[in-house]
Amino acid sequence: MNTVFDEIEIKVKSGIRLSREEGIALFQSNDLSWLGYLANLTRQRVSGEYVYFNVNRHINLTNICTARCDFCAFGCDADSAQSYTMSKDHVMAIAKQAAKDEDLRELHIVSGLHPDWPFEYYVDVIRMLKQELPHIHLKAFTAVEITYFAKISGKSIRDVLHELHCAGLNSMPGGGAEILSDRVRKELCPNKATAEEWLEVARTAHNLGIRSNASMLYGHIETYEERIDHLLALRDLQDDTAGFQTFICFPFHPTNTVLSEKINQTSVWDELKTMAISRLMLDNFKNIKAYWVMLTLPIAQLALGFGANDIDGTVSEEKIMHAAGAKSATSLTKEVIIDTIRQTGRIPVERDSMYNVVKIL
Ligand code: V47
Repeated sequence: MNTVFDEIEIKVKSGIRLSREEGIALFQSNDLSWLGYLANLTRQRVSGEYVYFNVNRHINLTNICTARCDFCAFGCDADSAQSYTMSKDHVMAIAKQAAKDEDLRELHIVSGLHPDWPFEYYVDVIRMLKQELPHIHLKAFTAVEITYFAKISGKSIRDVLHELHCAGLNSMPGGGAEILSDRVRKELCPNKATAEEWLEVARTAHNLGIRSNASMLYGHIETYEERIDHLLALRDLQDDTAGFQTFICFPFHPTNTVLSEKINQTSVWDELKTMAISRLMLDNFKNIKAYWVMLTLPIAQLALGFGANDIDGTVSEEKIMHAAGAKSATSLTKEVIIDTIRQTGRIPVERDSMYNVVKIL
Protein backbone atom coordinates (compact mmCIF):
# COMPACT_ATOMS: atom_id res chain seq x y z
CA MET A 1 0.00 0.00 0.00
CA ASN A 2 1.19 3.50 -0.84
CA THR A 3 2.25 5.73 2.06
CA VAL A 4 1.27 9.40 2.22
CA PHE A 5 4.79 10.17 0.99
CA ASP A 6 4.39 7.92 -2.08
CA GLU A 7 1.12 9.71 -2.82
CA ILE A 8 2.78 13.10 -2.44
CA GLU A 9 5.58 12.12 -4.81
CA ILE A 10 3.09 10.91 -7.42
CA LYS A 11 1.09 14.13 -7.09
CA VAL A 12 4.12 16.43 -7.32
CA LYS A 13 5.43 14.59 -10.37
CA SER A 14 2.02 14.92 -12.05
CA GLY A 15 1.65 18.59 -11.09
CA ILE A 16 -1.33 17.90 -8.80
CA ARG A 17 -1.94 20.30 -5.92
CA LEU A 18 -1.05 19.10 -2.38
CA SER A 19 -3.62 19.23 0.41
CA ARG A 20 -3.33 20.71 3.91
CA GLU A 21 -2.83 17.22 5.42
CA GLU A 22 -0.10 16.45 2.90
CA GLY A 23 1.61 19.76 3.71
CA ILE A 24 1.61 18.89 7.41
CA ALA A 25 2.99 15.43 6.58
CA LEU A 26 5.84 17.09 4.67
CA PHE A 27 6.83 19.01 7.80
CA GLN A 28 6.76 15.74 9.77
CA SER A 29 9.19 14.16 7.31
CA ASN A 30 12.88 14.51 7.96
CA ASP A 31 13.91 13.08 4.63
CA LEU A 32 15.54 16.34 3.62
CA SER A 33 17.12 15.04 0.42
CA TRP A 34 13.73 13.73 -0.77
CA LEU A 35 12.06 17.09 0.02
CA GLY A 36 14.84 18.85 -1.89
CA TYR A 37 14.52 16.43 -4.80
CA LEU A 38 10.78 17.14 -5.17
CA ALA A 39 11.14 20.90 -4.68
CA ASN A 40 13.97 21.00 -7.19
CA LEU A 41 11.89 19.14 -9.78
CA THR A 42 9.08 21.64 -9.29
CA ARG A 43 11.42 24.62 -9.45
CA GLN A 44 12.97 23.31 -12.65
CA ARG A 45 9.54 22.86 -14.23
CA VAL A 46 8.52 26.48 -13.59
CA SER A 47 11.82 28.30 -13.89
CA GLY A 48 14.37 26.10 -15.71
CA GLU A 49 18.00 26.84 -14.90
CA TYR A 50 17.57 30.59 -14.44
CA VAL A 51 18.28 32.20 -11.06
CA TYR A 52 17.07 35.78 -10.80
CA PHE A 53 18.54 38.77 -8.98
CA ASN A 54 18.31 42.55 -9.25
CA VAL A 55 20.35 45.62 -8.44
CA ASN A 56 18.50 47.41 -5.68
CA ARG A 57 18.89 49.71 -2.69
CA HIS A 58 17.03 49.46 0.63
CA ILE A 59 15.87 52.64 2.35
CA ASN A 60 14.28 52.50 5.82
CA LEU A 61 12.75 55.92 6.44
CA THR A 62 12.63 55.51 10.23
CA ASN A 63 13.06 52.84 12.88
CA ILE A 64 10.63 54.57 15.27
CA CYS A 65 7.68 52.22 15.44
CA THR A 66 4.40 52.06 17.33
CA ALA A 67 4.01 48.32 16.75
CA ARG A 68 7.09 47.09 18.67
CA CYS A 69 6.63 43.44 17.63
CA ASP A 70 8.34 40.87 19.84
CA PHE A 71 10.32 39.41 16.93
CA CYS A 72 11.77 42.75 15.77
CA ALA A 73 15.11 44.27 16.77
CA PHE A 74 14.86 47.19 14.37
CA GLY A 75 11.86 49.13 15.71
CA CYS A 76 12.31 51.39 18.74
CA ASP A 77 10.63 54.22 20.64
CA ALA A 78 11.22 57.85 19.68
CA ASP A 79 13.28 58.50 22.83
CA SER A 80 15.64 55.57 22.23
CA ALA A 81 19.30 56.43 21.59
CA GLN A 82 19.12 54.33 18.40
CA SER A 83 16.09 56.08 16.91
CA TYR A 84 16.40 57.93 13.62
CA THR A 85 14.19 59.59 11.02
CA MET A 86 14.98 60.67 7.48
CA SER A 87 13.91 64.03 6.09
CA LYS A 88 12.65 64.03 2.50
CA ASP A 89 15.91 65.71 1.43
CA HIS A 90 17.93 62.99 3.10
CA VAL A 91 15.90 60.27 1.32
CA MET A 92 16.46 62.06 -1.98
CA ALA A 93 20.19 62.35 -1.38
CA ILE A 94 20.47 58.59 -0.66
CA ALA A 95 18.41 57.73 -3.72
CA LYS A 96 20.40 60.01 -6.02
CA GLN A 97 23.67 58.62 -4.71
CA ALA A 98 22.43 55.05 -5.28
CA ALA A 99 21.21 55.93 -8.78
CA LYS A 100 24.74 56.91 -9.78
CA ASP A 101 25.10 53.18 -10.35
CA GLU A 102 23.42 52.96 -13.73
CA ASP A 103 22.45 49.34 -13.08
CA LEU A 104 20.24 50.38 -10.13
CA ARG A 105 16.66 49.47 -10.95
CA GLU A 106 14.76 49.37 -7.66
CA LEU A 107 14.37 51.23 -4.38
CA HIS A 108 12.97 48.97 -1.64
CA ILE A 109 11.35 51.11 1.06
CA VAL A 110 10.18 49.55 4.36
CA SER A 111 10.00 51.46 7.65
CA GLY A 112 8.67 51.60 11.21
CA LEU A 113 5.13 52.87 11.94
CA HIS A 114 6.00 56.41 12.95
CA PRO A 115 3.64 57.85 15.61
CA ASP A 116 3.53 61.43 14.25
CA TRP A 117 4.22 61.51 10.52
CA PRO A 118 1.10 62.17 8.44
CA PHE A 119 0.22 60.00 5.45
CA GLU A 120 1.21 62.95 3.21
CA TYR A 121 4.89 62.47 4.14
CA TYR A 122 4.88 59.02 2.50
CA VAL A 123 3.00 60.25 -0.57
CA ASP A 124 5.49 63.13 -0.91
CA VAL A 125 8.47 60.76 -0.64
CA ILE A 126 7.10 58.57 -3.42
CA ARG A 127 6.14 61.52 -5.65
CA MET A 128 9.51 63.18 -5.18
CA LEU A 129 11.49 60.00 -5.90
CA LYS A 130 9.42 59.24 -9.00
CA GLN A 131 9.79 62.80 -10.31
CA GLU A 132 13.57 62.83 -9.88
CA LEU A 133 14.26 59.22 -10.81
CA PRO A 134 11.43 58.12 -13.11
CA HIS A 135 13.36 55.07 -14.37
CA ILE A 136 13.68 53.52 -10.87
CA HIS A 137 11.00 51.05 -9.73
CA LEU A 138 9.60 51.95 -6.30
CA LYS A 139 8.79 48.81 -4.29
CA ALA A 140 7.51 50.42 -1.13
CA PHE A 141 5.46 49.86 2.03
CA THR A 142 4.37 46.48 3.37
CA ALA A 143 0.67 45.68 3.85
CA VAL A 144 1.21 46.50 7.55
CA GLU A 145 2.33 50.03 6.67
CA ILE A 146 -0.61 50.47 4.27
CA THR A 147 -3.07 49.41 7.02
CA TYR A 148 -1.42 51.94 9.34
CA PHE A 149 -1.62 54.72 6.72
CA ALA A 150 -5.37 54.00 6.39
CA LYS A 151 -5.75 54.32 10.17
CA ILE A 152 -3.79 57.58 10.53
CA SER A 153 -5.38 59.23 7.50
CA GLY A 154 -8.95 58.02 8.01
CA LYS A 155 -8.94 56.86 4.37
CA SER A 156 -9.87 53.43 3.06
CA ILE A 157 -7.15 50.94 2.14
CA ARG A 158 -8.20 51.33 -1.48
CA ASP A 159 -7.82 55.13 -1.38
CA VAL A 160 -4.44 54.92 0.34
CA LEU A 161 -3.15 52.50 -2.27
CA HIS A 162 -4.66 54.50 -5.13
CA GLU A 163 -3.05 57.72 -3.91
CA LEU A 164 0.37 56.10 -3.54
CA HIS A 165 0.01 54.41 -6.92
CA CYS A 166 -0.82 57.77 -8.58
CA ALA A 167 2.21 59.32 -6.84
CA GLY A 168 4.50 56.68 -8.37
CA LEU A 169 4.49 53.55 -6.21
CA ASN A 170 5.07 50.56 -8.49
CA SER A 171 4.82 47.46 -6.29
CA MET A 172 4.90 46.36 -2.66
CA PRO A 173 7.34 44.25 -0.64
CA GLY A 174 6.13 41.09 1.08
CA GLY A 175 6.93 41.88 4.72
CA GLY A 176 4.54 42.06 7.63
CA ALA A 177 2.77 38.78 6.88
CA GLU A 178 4.73 36.99 9.64
CA ILE A 179 2.33 34.10 10.36
CA LEU A 180 -1.23 34.79 9.21
CA SER A 181 -2.83 33.47 12.39
CA ASP A 182 -4.71 35.47 15.00
CA ARG A 183 -3.23 33.33 17.79
CA VAL A 184 0.35 34.04 16.73
CA ARG A 185 -0.26 37.70 15.95
CA LYS A 186 -1.97 38.36 19.30
CA GLU A 187 1.11 37.04 21.04
CA LEU A 188 3.89 38.41 18.83
CA CYS A 189 2.59 41.51 17.13
CA PRO A 190 -0.77 42.67 18.51
CA ASN A 191 -0.25 46.34 17.56
CA LYS A 192 -0.37 46.05 13.81
CA ALA A 193 -2.43 44.68 10.90
CA THR A 194 -4.32 41.47 11.62
CA ALA A 195 -4.05 38.46 9.31
CA GLU A 196 -7.30 39.47 7.65
CA GLU A 197 -6.11 43.06 7.14
CA TRP A 198 -2.80 41.92 5.63
CA LEU A 199 -4.64 39.74 3.11
CA GLU A 200 -7.18 42.49 2.37
CA VAL A 201 -4.41 44.96 1.53
CA ALA A 202 -2.75 42.45 -0.81
CA ARG A 203 -6.08 41.68 -2.50
CA THR A 204 -6.94 45.37 -2.91
CA ALA A 205 -3.47 46.18 -4.26
CA HIS A 206 -3.71 43.36 -6.82
CA ASN A 207 -7.16 44.53 -7.88
CA LEU A 208 -5.72 48.01 -8.46
CA GLY A 209 -2.94 46.53 -10.60
CA ILE A 210 -0.23 46.85 -7.93
CA ARG A 211 1.73 43.62 -7.65
CA SER A 212 3.20 42.58 -4.33
CA ASN A 213 5.36 39.96 -2.67
CA ALA A 214 4.41 37.57 0.10
CA SER A 215 6.48 36.31 3.02
CA MET A 216 6.49 34.08 6.08
CA LEU A 217 8.44 34.65 9.28
CA TYR A 218 9.02 31.23 10.85
CA GLY A 219 10.96 29.58 13.63
CA HIS A 220 9.39 31.34 16.63
CA ILE A 221 6.14 30.33 18.38
CA GLU A 222 4.24 28.98 15.39
CA THR A 223 3.31 25.33 14.81
CA TYR A 224 3.82 23.39 11.59
CA GLU A 225 0.02 23.50 11.09
CA GLU A 226 0.15 27.30 11.29
CA ARG A 227 2.96 27.42 8.73
CA ILE A 228 0.87 25.32 6.34
CA ASP A 229 -2.29 27.38 6.95
CA HIS A 230 -0.23 30.49 6.23
CA LEU A 231 0.97 29.06 2.91
CA LEU A 232 -2.58 27.99 2.03
CA ALA A 233 -3.97 31.48 2.72
CA LEU A 234 -1.38 32.90 0.30
CA ARG A 235 -2.10 30.16 -2.26
CA ASP A 236 -5.85 30.85 -2.10
CA LEU A 237 -5.36 34.57 -2.62
CA GLN A 238 -2.96 33.93 -5.49
CA ASP A 239 -5.62 31.72 -7.11
CA ASP A 240 -7.99 34.70 -7.00
CA THR A 241 -5.68 37.54 -8.07
CA ALA A 242 -2.38 36.13 -9.46
CA GLY A 243 -0.91 39.36 -8.07
CA PHE A 244 1.95 37.94 -5.98
CA GLN A 245 5.31 38.01 -7.70
CA THR A 246 7.54 36.25 -5.19
CA PHE A 247 7.42 34.39 -1.90
CA ILE A 248 10.17 34.87 0.69
CA CYS A 249 10.56 32.94 3.92
CA PHE A 250 12.36 34.74 6.73
CA PRO A 251 13.95 32.47 9.35
CA PHE A 252 13.55 34.19 12.70
CA HIS A 253 16.73 35.83 14.05
CA PRO A 254 16.26 36.22 17.83
CA THR A 255 19.34 38.34 18.68
CA ASN A 256 18.45 41.69 20.30
CA THR A 257 14.74 40.84 20.41
CA VAL A 258 12.62 40.22 23.52
CA LEU A 259 12.49 36.55 22.47
CA SER A 260 16.27 36.08 22.48
CA GLU A 261 16.30 34.22 25.82
CA LYS A 262 13.45 31.90 24.86
CA ILE A 263 13.96 31.01 21.22
CA ASN A 264 17.01 29.69 19.39
CA GLN A 265 18.09 30.57 15.89
CA THR A 266 16.54 28.26 13.26
CA SER A 267 18.64 25.31 12.08
CA VAL A 268 19.91 25.07 8.50
CA TRP A 269 17.85 21.85 8.37
CA ASP A 270 14.63 23.77 9.08
CA GLU A 271 15.60 26.53 6.66
CA LEU A 272 16.07 24.13 3.76
CA LYS A 273 13.02 22.07 4.71
CA THR A 274 10.80 25.16 4.90
CA MET A 275 12.14 26.43 1.58
CA ALA A 276 11.35 23.08 -0.09
CA ILE A 277 7.87 22.79 1.43
CA SER A 278 7.04 26.38 0.47
CA ARG A 279 7.93 25.58 -3.14
CA LEU A 280 5.80 22.41 -3.04
CA MET A 281 2.74 24.02 -1.45
CA LEU A 282 2.82 27.31 -3.40
CA ASP A 283 2.18 25.72 -6.77
CA ASN A 284 0.85 29.01 -8.18
CA PHE A 285 3.93 31.10 -7.30
CA LYS A 286 6.57 31.23 -10.00
CA ASN A 287 9.27 32.78 -7.84
CA ILE A 288 10.59 31.68 -4.46
CA LYS A 289 13.30 33.88 -3.03
CA ALA A 290 16.31 32.70 -1.04
CA TYR A 291 16.96 36.00 0.74
CA TRP A 292 20.72 35.82 1.23
CA VAL A 293 20.65 38.53 3.91
CA MET A 294 18.74 36.20 6.26
CA LEU A 295 20.16 32.88 5.14
CA THR A 296 23.79 33.91 4.52
CA LEU A 297 25.26 33.31 1.07
CA PRO A 298 26.28 29.64 1.54
CA ILE A 299 22.77 28.66 2.70
CA ALA A 300 21.12 30.78 0.00
CA GLN A 301 23.25 28.80 -2.47
CA LEU A 302 22.02 25.52 -0.99
CA ALA A 303 18.44 26.83 -1.05
CA LEU A 304 18.72 27.07 -4.84
CA GLY A 305 18.72 23.26 -4.72
CA PHE A 306 15.64 23.28 -2.46
CA GLY A 307 13.16 25.14 -4.62
CA ALA A 308 14.40 28.73 -4.78
CA ASN A 309 14.89 30.47 -8.15
CA ASP A 310 15.68 33.99 -6.93
CA ILE A 311 18.37 35.30 -4.61
CA ASP A 312 17.09 38.91 -4.11
CA GLY A 313 19.52 41.69 -4.99
CA THR A 314 22.55 43.75 -4.11
CA VAL A 315 20.42 45.29 -1.31
CA SER A 316 22.77 47.90 0.09
CA GLU A 317 22.24 48.82 2.92
CA GLU A 318 20.27 46.30 4.99
CA LYS A 319 19.26 47.38 8.51
CA ILE A 320 16.27 45.30 9.73
CA MET A 321 17.89 41.87 9.80
CA HIS A 322 21.25 43.23 10.90
CA ALA A 323 19.62 44.81 13.94
CA ALA A 324 18.65 41.20 14.78
CA GLY A 325 22.20 39.92 14.46
CA ALA A 326 22.30 38.77 10.83
CA LYS A 327 25.88 37.72 10.06
CA SER A 328 25.72 38.37 6.30
CA ALA A 329 27.09 41.46 4.56
CA THR A 330 24.85 44.55 4.43
CA SER A 331 25.24 44.67 0.66
CA LEU A 332 26.78 42.66 -2.18
CA THR A 333 28.24 43.58 -5.53
CA LYS A 334 26.59 42.28 -8.67
CA GLU A 335 29.75 40.27 -9.39
CA VAL A 336 29.54 38.38 -6.09
CA ILE A 337 25.89 37.53 -6.75
CA ILE A 338 26.70 36.31 -10.26
CA ASP A 339 29.58 34.13 -8.96
CA THR A 340 27.40 32.73 -6.16
CA ILE A 341 24.77 31.64 -8.68
CA ARG A 342 27.29 30.31 -11.22
CA GLN A 343 28.91 28.11 -8.56
CA THR A 344 25.62 26.18 -8.35
CA GLY A 345 25.69 25.42 -12.08
CA ARG A 346 22.71 27.69 -12.75
CA ILE A 347 22.39 30.67 -15.05
CA PRO A 348 22.35 34.12 -13.38
CA VAL A 349 19.66 36.40 -14.78
CA GLU A 350 19.57 40.07 -13.91
CA ARG A 351 15.90 41.02 -13.74
CA ASP A 352 13.86 44.11 -13.19
CA SER A 353 11.34 44.30 -10.36
CA MET A 354 8.58 42.78 -12.51
CA TYR A 355 10.79 39.80 -13.42
CA ASN A 356 11.46 40.99 -16.96
CA VAL A 357 14.88 39.78 -18.05
CA VAL A 358 17.46 42.56 -18.19
CA LYS A 359 20.42 40.35 -19.01
CA ILE A 360 21.20 36.64 -19.07
CA LEU A 361 24.76 36.33 -17.75
O1 V47 B 1 7.94 41.89 8.13
C1 V47 B 1 11.79 41.46 11.10
C2 V47 B 1 11.01 40.35 8.98
C3 V47 B 1 10.23 41.83 7.42
C4 V47 B 1 13.04 39.92 11.92
O2 V47 B 1 9.46 41.77 -0.63
C5 V47 B 1 12.58 39.49 10.70
O3 V47 B 1 11.33 41.49 -1.67
C6 V47 B 1 13.70 37.53 10.95
O4 V47 B 1 9.58 43.27 4.09
N1 V47 B 1 14.18 37.88 12.16
C7 V47 B 1 10.52 43.16 6.72
N2 V47 B 1 12.90 38.31 10.20
C8 V47 B 1 11.44 43.00 5.52
C9 V47 B 1 10.73 42.93 4.20
C10 V47 B 1 11.46 42.46 2.99
C11 V47 B 1 12.82 42.21 3.04
C12 V47 B 1 13.46 41.77 1.88
C13 V47 B 1 12.78 41.58 0.70
C14 V47 B 1 11.42 41.84 0.66
C15 V47 B 1 10.69 41.69 -0.63
C16 V47 B 1 10.74 42.27 1.81
O5 V47 B 1 11.38 41.36 8.06
C17 V47 B 1 9.25 41.85 8.53
C18 V47 B 1 9.54 40.55 9.26
O6 V47 B 1 8.81 39.50 8.72
N3 V47 B 1 11.79 40.46 10.22
N4 V47 B 1 12.56 41.15 12.16
C19 V47 B 1 13.87 39.06 12.69
N5 V47 B 1 14.34 39.38 13.91
